[in-house]
Amino acid sequence: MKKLVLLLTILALTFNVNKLQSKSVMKSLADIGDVVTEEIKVSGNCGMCKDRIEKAVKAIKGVDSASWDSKTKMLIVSYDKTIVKSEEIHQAIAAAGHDTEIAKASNKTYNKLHGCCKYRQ
Ligand SMILES: [Cu+2]
Repeated sequence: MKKLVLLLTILALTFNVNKLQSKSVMKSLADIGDVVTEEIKVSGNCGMCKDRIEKAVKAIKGVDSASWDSKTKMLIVSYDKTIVKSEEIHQAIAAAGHDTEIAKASNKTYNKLHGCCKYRQ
């Protein structure tokens, strides 16, 4: 019985930690119905990066708009949360060669980036 209580406590704690983490990742700016707007920090340098990042994100079904700023490195993306999850957007950005705070591009993908787009030191 004690073991069961301990197990349930661990499960409850784990669940709460997960909830807190996803809350901090999903910084919702304004929620209108099912469409949410989120700011995601994305590594990159230039206009080519901007095109690549925005193209990758806009290609996802459920994404309404995406705009990345090369100075602030922030991507502002609006999407229908019933169709696409924040994590999928992070994964698509990483697959295009750009790091976010929760998804990193593979070395293979990163190495294929144009010289001026290489943002890792
Ligand atoms: Cu670039």
